[in-house]
Amino acid sequence: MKKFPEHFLWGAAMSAPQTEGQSLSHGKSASTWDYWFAEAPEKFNQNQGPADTSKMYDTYAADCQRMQAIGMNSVRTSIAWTRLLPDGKTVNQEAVIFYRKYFQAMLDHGVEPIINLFHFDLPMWLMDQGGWESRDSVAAFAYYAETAFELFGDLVKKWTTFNEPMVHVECGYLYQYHYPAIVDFKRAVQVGYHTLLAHAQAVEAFRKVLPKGEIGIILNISPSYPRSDSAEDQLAAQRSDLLNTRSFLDPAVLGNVPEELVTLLAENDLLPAVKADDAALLEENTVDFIGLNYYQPRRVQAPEHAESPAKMPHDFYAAYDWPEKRINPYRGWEIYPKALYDVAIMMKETYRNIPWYVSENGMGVADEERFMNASGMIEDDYRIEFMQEHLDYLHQGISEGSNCFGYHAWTFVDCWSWLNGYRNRYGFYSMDLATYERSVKKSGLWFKATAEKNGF
Ligand code: BGP
Repeated sequence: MKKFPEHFLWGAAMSAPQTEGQSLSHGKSASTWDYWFAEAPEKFNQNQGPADTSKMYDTYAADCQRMQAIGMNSVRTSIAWTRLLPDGKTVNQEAVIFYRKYFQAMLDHGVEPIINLFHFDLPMWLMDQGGWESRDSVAAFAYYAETAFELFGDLVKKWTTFNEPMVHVECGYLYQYHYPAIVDFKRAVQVGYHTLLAHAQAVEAFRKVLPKGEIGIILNISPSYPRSDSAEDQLAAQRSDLLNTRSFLDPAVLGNVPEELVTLLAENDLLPAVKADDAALLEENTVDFIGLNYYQPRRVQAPEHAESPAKMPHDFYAAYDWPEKRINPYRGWEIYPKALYDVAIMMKETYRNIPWYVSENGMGVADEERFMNASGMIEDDYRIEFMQEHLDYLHQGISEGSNCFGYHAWTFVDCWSWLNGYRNRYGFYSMDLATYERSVKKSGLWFKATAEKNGF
């Protein structure tokens, strides 16, 4: 029997835009997703948009019961900035009532809320003013954060500022999967930098409003595994780590942007505009904990044709296709559970063994109805195996002293996923797209047993 530490958090992660529904009603204003779907629905799988995702705005009470029914003692979701402050300044009282009832229902069912503030859903009014490229976004976010801490801090003790900040940077400004779908490395760096400052300024507000609470940030992290021991491949891996891991993890935990990253950006004319007090803001506002989302490893090799100065990240490192990889064919992502052990040891050795948890891990599979048994339950044994293998490596890292306090799966109920719509399903519960009815999968029952035993 592999036991996890006492008070280990077992749960699942979600986000407001992927679950609440009612995305343009009850006082909510448009996010970039609402806008982009209205402008270009053909970009979205089967024209599936963000309007009525999972309808949890209406079903939250029964959903909190469902969380408890599968042994979840914690959950992460986010607040929609556009619901709480539709114009960035005025509090929407309907949103306050909704979130207070929602968070109270979690508590009533023994489910600890971890509340995140930003999950890729930028208000459209802010995008119209330049979005994260504008320095004003920093103060706008800090104001929103402070408002949320004041309104819900009596119910919520654990907060996070951003989910995977690197994703809106690269998808919005390098790879065109998020609005505004621009390709410009220098602007991407500026967007990342303002996001980092917005995070730090929110932490600063948190210390004033909720000095007894805990605050963190959720990062998508994998070590960069080089193709070989050659100096070129090693350098590619170091650079990939600098851009993808250390860019946010170092300042969040250690209080500073790595010198090597500053040098690399300077050499390539990619430095963002900064102000004199920024370094002090970062240094004084480190986090209490980290959430790490892990799905797939990052494998890299030296680029064959690199432009100098760099125009794209692939001028620093290229993707390496490892011939021995195992793959999840639906999502196209490699399955490599050992990375969770490597990450656990990295947190222990390089990041002062700060408390951290696995804030997302999961397997997206298409057409899961194929696996439905005679009584209508989806038997997702592949997902159980996936999670068990990852938990095994996580357990090994914990037994070697890594300070991990929980494991959250992605996700609770099958949900809408950005440009992929409802193609891949991740939930412990399936959702009927016509009726929104939820049914527990075999993995939900397995999770309950695992959480109750605090191990497997
Ligand atoms: C993470 C995001 C989630 C979720 C998940 C699954 O990066 O934080 O919002 O969507 O990935 O990925 P996808 O939905 O792209 O299959």
